Amino acid sequence: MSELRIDGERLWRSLMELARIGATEKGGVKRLALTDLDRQGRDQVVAWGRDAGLDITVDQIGNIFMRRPGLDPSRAPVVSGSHIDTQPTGGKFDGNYGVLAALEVVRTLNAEGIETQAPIEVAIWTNEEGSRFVPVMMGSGVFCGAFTLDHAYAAADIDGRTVREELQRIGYLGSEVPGRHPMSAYFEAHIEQGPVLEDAGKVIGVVPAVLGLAWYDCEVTGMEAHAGPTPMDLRKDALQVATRIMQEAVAIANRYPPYGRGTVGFVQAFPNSRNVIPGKVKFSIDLRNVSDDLLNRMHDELVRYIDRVRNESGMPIRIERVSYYPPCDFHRDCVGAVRAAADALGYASMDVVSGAGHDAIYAGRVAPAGMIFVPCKDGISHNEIEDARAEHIEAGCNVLLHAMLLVAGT
Ligand code: HGY
Ligand code: MN
Ligand code: MN
Repeated sequence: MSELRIDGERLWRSLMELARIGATEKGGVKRLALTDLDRQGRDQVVAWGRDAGLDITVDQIGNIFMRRPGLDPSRAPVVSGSHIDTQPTGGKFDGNYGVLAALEVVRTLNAEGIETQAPIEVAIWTNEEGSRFVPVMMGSGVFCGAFTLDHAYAAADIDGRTVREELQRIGYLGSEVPGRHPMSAYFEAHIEQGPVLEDAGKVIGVVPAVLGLAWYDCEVTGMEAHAGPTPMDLRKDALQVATRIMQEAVAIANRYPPYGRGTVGFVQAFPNSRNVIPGKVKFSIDLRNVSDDLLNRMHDELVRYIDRVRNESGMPIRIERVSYYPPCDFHRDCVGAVRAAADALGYASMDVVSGAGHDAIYAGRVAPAGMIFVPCKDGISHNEIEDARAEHIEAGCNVLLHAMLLVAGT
């Protein structure tokens, strides 16, 4: 069994083929959650799963589970997967790699005629990115009970389309009750999306933990007025106040090195006309850190600063936390299985704390979970130039195969 290896070329071909669905001119992928392109991507991966003899289940939030039977059907499956929804300027590998690496494990077991004791499953989680619909990691979050199905169903995109309507429209509003789906362990292969592995010259990242995350919606209300006649001291310029808060979000993160993170990625100014003083600004704030205590201190500093700006400006400022999960450790048995597999395969590895959120966080709330990182070029992700080396993609999938076999048994 130790000589068993996946077919790296087959995996790479599938990655490039799936990347054609939503391909952008710059070589990235734009496949937003629950769009027609997401449906096409789902249909493609499900078709590959059926070709591999897998049984398909879809739950009520659109999570897809593709099962390969085991010799002992009484055992809960060992599951591996990720997401195929992307950022607007996404890449070929974020999420897609984890889903197709799991499929490649199945294809390898089929090709070698290997039966596992526990069933093996490939999972595709709905709306991991949280770009079109908030909260982030939506499908896995409903699955583990982090938030309710109704809360997720009601989430609407910028055009007012809801998750429920879009799931129905693309044909992936399944029947299984989310979470009523046993897992004995969960593994997720993913590009690191940062520079640590590449800088250290390592092939495999063993992921012990993930940073905690807090997402906020912030809204500043001023008053539209003419950019010409309105004297500077009489203005209620919502954008000027909003930019102070945006700057402070980043300043707070810089006061909490090395893991403090602060990002403002989404901004809407109304009416967004060059000669109208903005009357309303809506924007997002993304804070992260390695301990809940530090994340809470960053939260408190942000709220205090907004109180101060609200008093100084006299403008209504609304802030709402719309996504949150605390920092978490992955299960020692899964982390150990990944490390043992990397060592047995002779890959240079190191521990890497994940700055990015992953479905494995929520899967880890209902079963032991672990992750496998591989380097990405220049540590760049959430960018159309995202890239990875075929040999690293193959290595990560070999580690996934052997970590899963360690747990599933043969
Ligand atoms: O935001 C994240 O960390 C993930 O990419 N959804
Ligand atoms: Mn991802
Ligand atoms: Mn992502």
